[in-house]
Amino acid sequence: MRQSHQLPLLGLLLFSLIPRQLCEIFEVSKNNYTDLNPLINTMINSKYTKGIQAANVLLSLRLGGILNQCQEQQLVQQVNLTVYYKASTLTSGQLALAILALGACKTPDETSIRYPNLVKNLRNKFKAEIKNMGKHNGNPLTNYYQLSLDVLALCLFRGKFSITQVAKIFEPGNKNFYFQGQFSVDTGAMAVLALTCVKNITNGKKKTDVENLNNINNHIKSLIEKILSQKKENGLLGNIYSTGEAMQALFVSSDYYNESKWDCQQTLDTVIMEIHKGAFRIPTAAAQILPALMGKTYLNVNKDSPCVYGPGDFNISTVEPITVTPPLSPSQIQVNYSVVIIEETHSTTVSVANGSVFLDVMEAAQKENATLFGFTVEERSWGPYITSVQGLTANNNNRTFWELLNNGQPLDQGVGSYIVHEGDNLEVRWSTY
Ligand code: CBY
Repeated sequence: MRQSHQLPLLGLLLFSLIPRQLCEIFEVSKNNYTDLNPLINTMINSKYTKGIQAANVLLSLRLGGILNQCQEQQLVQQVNLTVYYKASTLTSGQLALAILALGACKTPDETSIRYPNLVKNLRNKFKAEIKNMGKHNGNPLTNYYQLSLDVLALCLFRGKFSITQVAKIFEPGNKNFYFQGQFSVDTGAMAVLALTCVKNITNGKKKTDVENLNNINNHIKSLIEKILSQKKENGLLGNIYSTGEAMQALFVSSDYYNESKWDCQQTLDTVIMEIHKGAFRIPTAAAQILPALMGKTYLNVNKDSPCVYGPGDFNISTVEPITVTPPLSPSQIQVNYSVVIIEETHSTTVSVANGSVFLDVMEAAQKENATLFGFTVEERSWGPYITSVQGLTANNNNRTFWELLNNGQPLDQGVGSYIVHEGDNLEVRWSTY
């Protein structure tokens, strides 16, 4: 009699001991690569992976254990070249990414001398970010996504930083977590990964540590709540491009939310659907989604563990990534384009080839009138980024930027990837975030 009463209790106990299987992630087995193939091909085709993009790609493919040694060497070389020849021009987050990528695992021929120098350099760049916040109304040189990458790399590679300072900076109410009043899921997710690393290396022996740990725990909990509040009906967290890193954040913090709050399988199914629709044509986009699909997170970066090599039968030179939709017909389309600076609007209608992207429209308008539609552009990890229009330049110190819109709605793609349609009302608007 007593025993039968205890059975349900025992069952409950056993159930709670089973590790929570959040969702069926891909196993590192060849059969399962089919869904991930478009991502892997986009990344491996080095023709499309330039400069610091290679760091994103290397980190992702190393975490997935997908590369063969030869492919890995090519990417390592590319990252090394960028780091050594462009070190002074790299932003803090770019350097952090390079360190994470180079140190994600250990190759047989590794000499481990180079990391301390890079880590020291990162520490200085991180300091410069904080200094800028002091001088410019709390605005870092870059943004909190990059500061999170900095802390993550410093934490994983034993760089020096102040835990008290980290606990203070990453207070979830800080304006740097928001763009135009909206919580940035990408930023929040990266901060959760950084804070989790810091939490894991802090032992609560000193009194200040206990206090810091308490604050960090509260920050993680609050950031996770904010990420989950951005969950869409189809399971995406924020938008398709923030979902991968948000998944990583949710993987490492399952103690901070109730299982019923996130249907991981639904998120995964939507992402797989989007892969096949070609949403991840940019190497950085592919690189940021892949680890989560393989159940990995940036906290799996481990400079002491040997690199794992996959079958590596993806062909670097011959496998093309899905091309940016070629014009289906040679026909021209008409789109409206405006430059908006506060109350002043300058509009035009331009004719571009079917299949053109936003940047093509801007170039056509510039050709027509360089004074009104002249602009400058810079290559970033997600492709071209508009830095100035009519000579007016975006500036992080006062949170200004050139916002892209269509029919009054902000776009979730950059000028190099948004494909325009007949009758679009495109706009670049001088805005603050
Ligand atoms: N990466 C970074 O430093 C960028 C961090 C990031 C949060 C990033 C998104 C997320 C990510 N995963 O990398 C980010 N964007 C930031 C910080 C910013 C700001 C840049 C200035 C600063 N303080 O550093 C700012 C100005 C708010 C911004 N992004 C603007 C824009 C628009 C760019 C327009 C232009 N002038 O060219 C745009 C197009 C939004 C708009 N409608 O105007 C935009 N961003 C987009 C769409 C995106 C997504 C890109 C998706 C895509 N397919 O191209 C993004 C992934 C990203 C890059 N931005 Co911002 C966010 C998303 O949609 N999930 C670290 C470094 C080492 O690589």
